Amino acid sequence: MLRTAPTSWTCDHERVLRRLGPRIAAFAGAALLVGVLLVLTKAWYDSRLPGTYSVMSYGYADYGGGAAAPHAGHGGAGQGLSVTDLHGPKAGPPDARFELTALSATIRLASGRAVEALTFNGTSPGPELRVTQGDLVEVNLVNEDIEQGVTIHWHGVDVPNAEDGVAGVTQDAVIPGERYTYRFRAEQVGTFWYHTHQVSSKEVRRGLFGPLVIEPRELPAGGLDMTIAAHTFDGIPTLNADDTVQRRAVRPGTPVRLRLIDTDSAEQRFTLSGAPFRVLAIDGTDLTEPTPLENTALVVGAGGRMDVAFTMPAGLVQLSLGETSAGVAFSPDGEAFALAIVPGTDFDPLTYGRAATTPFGAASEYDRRFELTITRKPGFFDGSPGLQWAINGGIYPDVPVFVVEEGDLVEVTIANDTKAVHPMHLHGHHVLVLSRDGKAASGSPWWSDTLNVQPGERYVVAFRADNPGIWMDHCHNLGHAAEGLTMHVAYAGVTTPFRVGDVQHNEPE
Ligand SMILES: [Cu+2]
Repeated sequence: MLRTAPTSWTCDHERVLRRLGPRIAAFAGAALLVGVLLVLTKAWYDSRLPGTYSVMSYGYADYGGGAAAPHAGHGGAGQGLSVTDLHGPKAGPPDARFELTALSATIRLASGRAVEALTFNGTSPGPELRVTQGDLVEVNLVNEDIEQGVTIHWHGVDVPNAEDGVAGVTQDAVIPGERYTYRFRAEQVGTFWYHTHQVSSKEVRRGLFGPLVIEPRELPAGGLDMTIAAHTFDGIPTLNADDTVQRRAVRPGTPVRLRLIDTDSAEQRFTLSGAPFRVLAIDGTDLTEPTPLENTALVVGAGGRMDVAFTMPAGLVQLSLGETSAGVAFSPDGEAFALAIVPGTDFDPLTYGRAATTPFGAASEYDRRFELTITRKPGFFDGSPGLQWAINGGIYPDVPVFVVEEGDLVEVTIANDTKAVHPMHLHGHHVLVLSRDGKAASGSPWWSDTLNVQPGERYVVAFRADNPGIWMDHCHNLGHAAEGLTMHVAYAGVTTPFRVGDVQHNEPE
């Protein structure tokens, strides 16, 4: 018995195994599949954004790796503040007052093509707002019939946080029949624009934007000063909603300033032929000693601006929008125009103009250092599977909130490890470009609010945390932002009573 039992057992064992083997394998396979499905289901489940949530409750706090982080600082001036406390001047008569009514309207391009647009005051671009530096500006927004609601963000103007116009962060979206008043002092000088920051990936694309120019107190006399907004309506590229070559009569010798604004979600390549020109300003900030350029294309990133100037010659000067049919021809008789010329080189601000001192000192003075690395990876975004944008490895809302304190000098390294361009827009601040791909900026100080980061590029930028609040920091390819390429810079202790989601219909992207 004792001798035979193991044999018999072995035989049984082998027989049983032979019979069960495939079943065990099948069972193990099924278990693995169920396990994978459970993991995927959990990833899907966890990725769904709640119906309504506070931006303060998403992501994770990142205090930066700088010398002062995470605990030292400048005293936490933001403690106990709500964004609603951080408003512009409440009292006093405004120096400039505007009413902007958001409504759907049919606009007609110069070619005759009709576009069902969303407009301010019936036009797109909306009315050009021109104010003078130092003005107290008051804008009354009325929503006539924009069902999804509307707000106004003053792109590039570093307004107090409560005036920043971001639905779900600094205010509730203004629904049809409602009004909202913005008040801020125009302290900068330059070219800006305004646009809705509610469902912006759809509403801005359809036309809810307009130019905003802040002029210096001492204006240069004479000359032509023209704002030019590039926008694609229903797939048709336009300049100021004109899809043809506009002709302008300009007397030779006239100083001309063109304020180029890219209101699209893709970068635009402008060319200017017929006269040497200078780039006077980028993103509403003057450059130092800009030199004359020729045969150089101006690439303006989505949301960005460039001011260019030339002296009108005796012949034709033509501004073209890439190789599209939209352009502006300047000539003494207002008649001539030519075909677009595509220069071989692109303008590079990194080395342009004269270097000058900046308010930022030695590297040792930085209080915080952040990394903002953009990648793509498979995963779920709000319940949808696909190749997603990721910030520092996480898919929204698993992204950092950069926490700063008032007074901090902050360094951010922005790396684009994707195949797409990302125009990164920080609200409420301008960043100084320190280097690109390890090459130090050597031209005029280059301040940006919407930095067009090309595939593979790595920028190091710096800003002074001097405007308390909760600020969006997102890609201005608004489709990318709606796909989760968005995050915030928050001052320690500042809170918001507003929520993103379906209760108040707030949806900033
Ligand atoms: Cu992007």
